[in-house]
Amino acid sequence: SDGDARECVDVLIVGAGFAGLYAIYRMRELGLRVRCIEAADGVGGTWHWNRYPGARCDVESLDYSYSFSNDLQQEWTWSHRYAEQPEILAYLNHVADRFDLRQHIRFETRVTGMTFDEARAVWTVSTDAGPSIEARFCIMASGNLSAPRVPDFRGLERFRGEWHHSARWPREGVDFTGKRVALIGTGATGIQMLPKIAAQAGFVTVFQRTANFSVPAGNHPMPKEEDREHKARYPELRKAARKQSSGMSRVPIPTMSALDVPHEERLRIYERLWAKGGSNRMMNAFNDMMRNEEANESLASFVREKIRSMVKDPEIAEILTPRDHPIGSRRLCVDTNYYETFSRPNVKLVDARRTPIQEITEKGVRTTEADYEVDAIAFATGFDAMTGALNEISITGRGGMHLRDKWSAGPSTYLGLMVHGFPNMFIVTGPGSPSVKSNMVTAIEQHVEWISDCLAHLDRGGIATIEPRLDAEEKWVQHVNDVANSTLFPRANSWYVGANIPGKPHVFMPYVAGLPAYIKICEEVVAEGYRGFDFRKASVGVRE
Ligand code: NA7
Repeated sequence: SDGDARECVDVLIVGAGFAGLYAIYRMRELGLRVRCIEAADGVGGTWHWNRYPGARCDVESLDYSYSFSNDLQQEWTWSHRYAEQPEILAYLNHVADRFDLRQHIRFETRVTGMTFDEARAVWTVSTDAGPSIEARFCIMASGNLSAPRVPDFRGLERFRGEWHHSARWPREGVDFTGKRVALIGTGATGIQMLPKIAAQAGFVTVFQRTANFSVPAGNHPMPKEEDREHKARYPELRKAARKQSSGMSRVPIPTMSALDVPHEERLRIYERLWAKGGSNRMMNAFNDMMRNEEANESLASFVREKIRSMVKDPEIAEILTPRDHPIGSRRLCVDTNYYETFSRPNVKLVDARRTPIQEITEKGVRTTEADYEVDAIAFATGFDAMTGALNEISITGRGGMHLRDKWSAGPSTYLGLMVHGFPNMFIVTGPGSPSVKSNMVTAIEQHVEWISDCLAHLDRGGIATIEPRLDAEEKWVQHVNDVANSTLFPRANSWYVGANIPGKPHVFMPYVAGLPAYIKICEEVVAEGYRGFDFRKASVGVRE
């Protein structure tokens, strides 16, 4: 439709968050022409959109940052152990400016469709604004927790108050002073939000469907010495991070089973970790936390006991106590005063498992048991995780195959990076990658580096297309499942399996063998001449 104005690039990148920004940087280093398309009016991805009260990273700042530039890591100083959203967003803006990345980004533009032309080996990418773009390669850096989801409650359109989803929070914030607020959802987001909203609002009613485990963040201002010491040891620490299942540098690698340690000693260890704060240390206390039920239960019961001790009302404590899944099988949440907040006089907990939300009325939330009149609703109801953002784009691969159709029974990828039938399309932190089970930034850097090495390899060999073979993909999906099934992860209904979206196929999506195991496989694949991938040389007369 817009033929003449078409832009031609080597690499089209979707999204300008942590992954997209680094992808721009790396692909440009290769001398490739790069275009990045971003829906928002600024960089930051997750950290652009998630402006809700209390939004904070649950990975320590010193690890949740890029390692690719020593100058960058030396010049940036984090104010806290865990950075708040505005600080991470400021960091990403700094990165965009410092490396002059903005010139490659088209903002306020959404990719709507992508079609692969097999004869010419190019992707045509259409957007909701401006001409389409032709690219030899596409890098989907569109995020795996980026398609927000408001449950389709009957009657929401009738609600007279205001409502917001956590990941579409207004830039100017929301003033809840004196207001009655319904908070729906108690995952990582709701747990961060509640203490902040309760401190401001007149009254908060929290609707909890599934009780989650949460441990204290133990956040504090960054001690000067820690910052100094970290900067002196960055190269070593970054290397250490990639050797960690969690992708974090300073979580000791556990060598012992929880069952090797007497009960009293185990409790002392848990107490120490509880006092230190953070979820990853907790889950890495022993090496069999996610493999052995008894080991897992030793920690779960410790945390349940803590919940009982922090919540004054035993009935409320009971509702808040998770009993239906192993600890860590849903993302272990990290909080600041979450449980304590339920003892405030202006906070009420509704058990939305026992009395589910039926509809939203003009005045508020109706459960099977009661009406709750509110002035505002905060939805902390999560995302169409892992596949949502990709499935929002109409992606047509070889032979007219649609990604959505291919994935109708659940996503399949090879290494989480590529999909059979969709040549030259790379995914960063896709289903089948270890990203959500490790420090996202460490995983992102590894993925982007793998992709850039791959593109360099293709160009050196005059190769036009790369595509995983179907058997390699099937084997990978099987492997991802086998690994998951050897752990306690599949014991929970969570966004890891798509359980939070009605009708979404239940498939375990993250690769939970840990980052080092994944990196090793990626390296072997390359060493064996890109095992499992098919290459096609450019045919004569085709561009480049
Ligand atoms: P999550 O972890 O998916 O949490 C969403 C919450 O919303 C969770 O408590 C859900 O209950 C709840 N929810 C969803 N639909 C409903 C309905 N219909 N009724 C009641 N409650 C509902 O999203 P977050 O944003 O907290 O965190 C996502 C990830 O981002 C997090 O893991 C970090 O990695 C960062 P459910 O548990 O499904 O019963």
